[in-house]
Amino acid sequence: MDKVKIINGENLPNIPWQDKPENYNLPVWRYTENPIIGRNPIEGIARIFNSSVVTYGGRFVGVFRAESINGVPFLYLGYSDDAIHWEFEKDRINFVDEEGKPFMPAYMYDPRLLKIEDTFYMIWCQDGYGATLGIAKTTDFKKFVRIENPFLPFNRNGVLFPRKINGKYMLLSRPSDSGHTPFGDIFLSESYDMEYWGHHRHVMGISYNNWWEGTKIGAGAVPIETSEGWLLIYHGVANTCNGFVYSIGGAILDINEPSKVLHRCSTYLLTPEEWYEERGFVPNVAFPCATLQDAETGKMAIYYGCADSYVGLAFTQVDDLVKYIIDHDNAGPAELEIGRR
Ligand code: BMA
Repeated sequence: MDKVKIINGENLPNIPWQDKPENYNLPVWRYTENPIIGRNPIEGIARIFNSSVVTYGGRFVGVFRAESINGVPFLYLGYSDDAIHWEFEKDRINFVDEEGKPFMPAYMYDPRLLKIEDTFYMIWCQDGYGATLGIAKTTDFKKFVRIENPFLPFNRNGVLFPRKINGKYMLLSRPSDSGHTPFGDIFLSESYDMEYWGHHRHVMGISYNNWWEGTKIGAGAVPIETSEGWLLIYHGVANTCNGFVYSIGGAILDINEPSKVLHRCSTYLLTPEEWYEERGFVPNVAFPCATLQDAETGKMAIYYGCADSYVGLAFTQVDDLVKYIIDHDNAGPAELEIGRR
């Protein structure tokens, strides 16, 4: 196989990349100074976790899930020069509707942030008479305009693709329930205008072979366009007598028909093992929401929420990661289906 290339990627030499530790046998390894965001990071905020970052104006900007000291989550902006040390804004992001009037959800969590053409979009989970997805756009990180919620309740884990495919925006999501959802597959929906979503397709279901993802799965980071297909970092959940365990997984989706899963890795890429992943508000959670990648070297950083309490960073190399996923592929005929019944 030729060297796997990142398509349309940026160069990010400013991140203090770390090499893989010796004798480490998974393709994703942790940053040695994890967690990068600890408890009580700013006044009035108890915990920052499941969060998303992009490059903007020569720096990094992030949208952070911040749990207030009354337990309610909202989104906060942060800025960084190295993608590791973050300065947060004091106040939560305030949203307006398309007429410019204040339009705040009752709560907001698990944001994913990305740029499509000249606009930044963020998508999160919120109340829409039941948990569902919300979307907003910005061009300057000052004014955030909400657009129509894409789906009815109950839905979570919305992740947009970074470009239109066949002329349409593409959105991954995970239909769910009103509680902690003991099931869940990843679906794909399409839209010409970011408002009306349809052509729903099944992408991936839970795995009966891989027990780490035997209960539910959900898209994690914005898919990365590579020469082998869309690289999707997602979460997979196992159920145990002591509750759910969230691990990080990887799959490769077809470049033109991303509801087809070309390769699905049978092993997790990272599972809770460190104190900050195993111990916290919700133990045993590694919940990826974003990646940054250096197209020239193929170095990648994965941002993941740890135990609903901290932000962790893990590194990988796109070529090794894609090869690992292909070498450990156990995608079956169901994965390759277009996902329409
Ligand atoms: C999911 C989401 C995530 C959270 C995870 C573990 O359902 O709510 O925000 O990290 O549960 O608690």
